[in-house]
Amino acid sequence: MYNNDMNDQQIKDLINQEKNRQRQGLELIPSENYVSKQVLEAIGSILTNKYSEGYPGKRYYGGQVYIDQIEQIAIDRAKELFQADHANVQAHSGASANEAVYHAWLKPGDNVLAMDLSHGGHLTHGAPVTRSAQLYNFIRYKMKNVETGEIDYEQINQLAEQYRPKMIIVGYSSYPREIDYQKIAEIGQGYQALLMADMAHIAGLIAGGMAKNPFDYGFHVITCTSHKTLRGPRGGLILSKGIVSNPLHKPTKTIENIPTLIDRAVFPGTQGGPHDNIIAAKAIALFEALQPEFKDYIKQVLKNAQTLAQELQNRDFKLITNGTDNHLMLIDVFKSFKLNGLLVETTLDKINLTVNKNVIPDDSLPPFTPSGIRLGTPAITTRGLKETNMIQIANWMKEAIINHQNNAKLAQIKQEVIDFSLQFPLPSD
Ligand code: DSN
Repeated sequence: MYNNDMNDQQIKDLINQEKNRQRQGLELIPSENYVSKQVLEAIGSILTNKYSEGYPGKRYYGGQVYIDQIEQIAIDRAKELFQADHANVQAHSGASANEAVYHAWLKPGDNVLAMDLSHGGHLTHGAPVTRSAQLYNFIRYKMKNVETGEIDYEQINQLAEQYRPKMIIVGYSSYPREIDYQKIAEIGQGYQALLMADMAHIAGLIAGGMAKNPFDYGFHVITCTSHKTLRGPRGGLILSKGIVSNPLHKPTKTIENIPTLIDRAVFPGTQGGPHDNIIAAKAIALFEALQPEFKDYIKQVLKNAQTLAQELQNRDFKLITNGTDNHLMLIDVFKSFKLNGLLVETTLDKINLTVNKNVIPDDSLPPFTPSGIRLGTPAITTRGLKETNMIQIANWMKEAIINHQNNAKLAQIKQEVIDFSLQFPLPSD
């Protein structure tokens, strides 16, 4: 037995300090959010004690009577929310979800088209530092016009002709505009390429009906995280269209069989036992996303993002693509204020506004001190902030940046931010 008097005060104190940091500041990192109380309870539940390699009804361990039901509910809800034929809810993260799709479909050396990292693509879409980039041949496309955000569909077409890709990836981490899935699908279909949309950032927008669903345009696979705009636990989801069969039997490698190929690529291909507590929390978050209130939440995320983007532009912030269609914005702070992204991130940290430094397209500065910062509205909207509050945030940001060497001024703004933030409790309070 455990000695229940044992107390790791050091870690408890740090958790409490982090809770206070979250309460006393505004979270503007676009990939972060706050989970509901019931999601938090599931994450911390006794489900973490269980091992369940396999899939519902087809496990390699006993004692699955309840786990099978939980995982099946999560699968069914994910299918309903995204209109998918199949859902794998075991991926431990967005990166593992992407890795599993590559493993399901590609052979080493196969060609894949994906967006350049500095134009908004994700590390797992073939950045040279990743394992996937050593296995597969990623070829990069870019935006055609960074002032409008238009993707270079002609370049994609030319690259497809030249490399005959096995897969085309869309879906980005720092791209504020909507994607023309139809154009990509037309290009990909000519080469029988698997069409994959990494919707990690905008899954909640799709779920809330405020962004296009790539499945409506013939995409075969959607990967996403469950913790960003979807407001669930940290983890991944893989949704697909096609024929679902028993993952214990190896299917032939066809696009129709992609659901089963993906299940086999997650387990045993790239992961071991699923995290059952996280799967239960995903099921709850999916339930929440299926409720009408979630649509209202997503609409407000977008209204807040539109307002914040406009208010920042009114204060001389130069936004990449000159605005946003989604929940995030990328700002060229070097062009705006002759300061690098690290300095701006650190300055805003001092006033309890949390953003992240970010590269901008073809950045001339290095990744650790890039030209940009990235911010978004999912977390502050969960907290209850509305359009008028965006004006206040834009004011604080500008004031802090122009006074970045004035510690007294920064301390004064920080106190204002604390007083304001405490009026909006965390969902878990
Ligand atoms: N860390 C995620 C993000 O912030 O977009 C992507 O991995």
